[in-house]
Amino acid sequence: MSADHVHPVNFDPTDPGHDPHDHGEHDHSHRAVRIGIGGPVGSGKTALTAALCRALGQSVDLAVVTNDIYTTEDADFLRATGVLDVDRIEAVQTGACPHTAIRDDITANLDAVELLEHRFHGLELVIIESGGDNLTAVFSRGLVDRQIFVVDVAGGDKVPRKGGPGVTTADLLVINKTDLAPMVGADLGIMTADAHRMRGELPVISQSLVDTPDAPAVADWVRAQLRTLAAVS
Ligand SMILES: Nc1nc2c(ncn2[C@@H]2O[C@H](COP(=O)(O)OP(=O)(O)OP(=O)(O)O)[C@@H](O)[C@H]2O)c(=O)[nH]1
Ligand SMILES: [Mg+2]
Repeated sequence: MSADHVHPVNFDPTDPGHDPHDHGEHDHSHRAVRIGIGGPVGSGKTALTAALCRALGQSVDLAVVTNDIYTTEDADFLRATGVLDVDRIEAVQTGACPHTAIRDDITANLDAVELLEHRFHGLELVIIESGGDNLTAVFSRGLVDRQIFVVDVAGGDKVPRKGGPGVTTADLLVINKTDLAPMVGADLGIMTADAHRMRGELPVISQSLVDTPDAPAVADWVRAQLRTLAAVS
C-alpha cells in the first residue's frame, strides 16, 4: 500500500466527517429511510408490508427486503400480489434464527438494502420484514431507523403484558387481526390497556387487515416518520 493511501471510509465516530451509514461499498449520497417490521410467526408482517406497499406505493419511492429462514416464501408472496414491481423486492435467506440477521450480523440485510438503493436512485423508503420470531426479537439500530412490532389477537389477549423488547421498545406496536377477537375470546380493551401500560408514551395501533386492507393508520404513522426523518437528515 502506498504511503498516501487514504481509506475512503471514515470509521472515526468522533470525526465530524464520519458517516455511520457509509460501509464503503456504494455511493451513499442518497440513503433511503429504513423501517423494520418484526413480530411472532404469522402475526401479519407480510400482510402489513403488502398493505403499506398498496397505501404508499403511488406517492413514495419504496422497496422491500424480506427475511425467511429456509425459503423466499414472503418475497414470492409479495411478488405474486403485484403490489410492487418484482425488482423492488429482495429476499434474504437467514438460514438461522431470524433475529440473528436483523440484530446480530446484519450484513446480508444491509447488502440487500444497499443493492436496492443502488438499483433505484432516489429510493425514499425500504421496508425490511424480519422472519417470524419470538417476543425478544428486535432490529439493530444499525439496520433500521424505525421499527414496527406486530402481534396478533389470535395468540390471546395475554401477549402485550408478556412484554419483551419488541412489545416494550418498538417505535410502533401493532395489534393485528382484531376481527378475530370474538372467535378466540380475546378482550381488545385488555390488550390495548396492557400495551399502553408496557409502553408508556410509545404508540399502539389496533387494526384488522380484513376490515382495512390498506392499513391506513399504520400508513399515516409511516408518512409521519418519513417527514420527521427527512427533516433531520
Ligand atoms: N383474519 C385476519 N387474518 C389476517 C390478518 N392479517 C393477516 N392475516 C392472515 O394471517 C396469516 C399470516 O399472515 P402473514 O402476513 O403471512 O404473517 P407473517 O407475520 O408475515 O408470517 P411469517 O412471515 O411466517 O412469520 C395469513 O393467512 C394472512 O392472510 C388480519 O388482520 N385478520
Ligand atoms: Mg411474513
